[in-house]
Amino acid sequence: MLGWNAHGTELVARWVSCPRDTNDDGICDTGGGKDLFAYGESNNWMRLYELDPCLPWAPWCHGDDLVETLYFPATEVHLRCQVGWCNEVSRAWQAPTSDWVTYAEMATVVSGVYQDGINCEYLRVGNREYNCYW
Ligand SMILES: [Ca+2]
Repeated sequence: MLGWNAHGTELVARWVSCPRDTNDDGICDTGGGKDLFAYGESNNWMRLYELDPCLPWAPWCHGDDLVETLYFPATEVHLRCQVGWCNEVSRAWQAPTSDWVTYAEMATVVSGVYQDGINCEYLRVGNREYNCYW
């Protein structure tokens, strides 16, 4: 199929420090997404199959055949994060590094949202700097 398709979405979690207000204005200015600068993946590949529907009158059919595996270079995306979220950033389309019969390119798009944890709730008890908005 020719065109743009999303084949592979990954949900990742990264530990960050708790949001904190360092200048006493009530707004968090460090921690959360501000701890993150880049995201990378080094093992990028895509396996392509020929789709062969097996019909009941064709018992010799053994299903989808592997055409090839395409390997892509490592990717690194520089993030643009605030305390509470990371704006969507992307890296340009990349061609496979391996020889190919078929052809596909890959791109990396990253965005994120800070999710608060119980450890940060504990820090807020009695610590004014952790009671801030983001
Ligand atoms: Ca602040």
